[in-house]
Amino acid sequence: MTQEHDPGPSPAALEAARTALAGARRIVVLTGAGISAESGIATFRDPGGLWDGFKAEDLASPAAFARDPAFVWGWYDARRVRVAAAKPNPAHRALAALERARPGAFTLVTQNVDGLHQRAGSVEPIELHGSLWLLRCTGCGSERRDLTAPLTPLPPACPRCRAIERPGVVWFGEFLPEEAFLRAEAAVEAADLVLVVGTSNLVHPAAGLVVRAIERDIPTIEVNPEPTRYAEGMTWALAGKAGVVLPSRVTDG
Ligand code: BJW
Ligand code: ZN
Repeated sequence: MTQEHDPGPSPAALEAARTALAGARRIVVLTGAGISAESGIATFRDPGGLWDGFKAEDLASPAAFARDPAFVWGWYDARRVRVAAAKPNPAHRALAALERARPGAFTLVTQNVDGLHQRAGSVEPIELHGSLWLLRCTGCGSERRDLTAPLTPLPPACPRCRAIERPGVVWFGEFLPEEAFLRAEAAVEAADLVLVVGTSNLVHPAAGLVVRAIERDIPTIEVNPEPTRYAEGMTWALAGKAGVVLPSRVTDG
């Protein structure tokens, strides 16, 4: 079935999900690349996505950077340029509004590195996979934020020790920032509803948070035009685009 003819989620499922969200006391939202798709930012694994034609390991791994730092750096710098030119979409804004409506009872956990949640008004989402806007020195480990795009065609030199800097993101085989992951885990343990938006749920340990929510048997909602491997286990799998489903139907209760 093509997207154009997709009827989207049933009105009954939307209404039930909306009611559950309105009544939930501690909400956790986990987002992935799909939430930024409607801002024009390609996802990783969809056709035409960032890795179409590349193997993930060729770009997002420490080995790839060691082999060809200029190539990997260039890919990230190009992404910085695209994200800088993009704008948050209605889905990002709907989550920022939900956070404002539920002070202290809402945790946003994102796998995205684009910073669009913050630009939409979300306050310090938990960034599991780092940020495009963070640089980390491969020598002394110091980190700095830089919003310039484009920055440089080659990896910059560390202002402190002159070793080369790398993107401040989490590559395959690397550990997630420990404090961030612990906070995300604790939030899922305390949640009474988990909403999962725009992730294929293929990458661990982030996908483990979704597994844990299902195991806890709390209400779970997926928003994704393509049902994922965990859709069956969700209370409601809403098949639709985040920018359509979230603002108008789910979060406005
Ligand atoms: C829409 C939409 C619209 C489209 N609206 N939706 C357990 C089992 C198996 C493997 C492992 C395991 N534990 C660990 C591993 C290894 C590995 C892993 O998970 N591999 C799997 C691929 C099998 N994990 C790791 O290596 C992690 N580290 C780790 O585990 O450390 C411990 C360790 C150390 C040493 C040895 C062993 C273990 C690190 C993972 C880091 C992931 N990094 C990346 C790159 C970040 C930097 C960058 O951006 O370049 O993170 S990979 C990439 O995938 C990126 C994303 O955050 C992540 C998730 O992708 P996401 O967001 O789900 O995007 P897509 O494209 O996959 O899906 C988009 C979805 O949107 C689709 O479903 C669409 O349908 C949907 N969509 N339009 C709503 N409008
Ligand atoms: Zn340094």
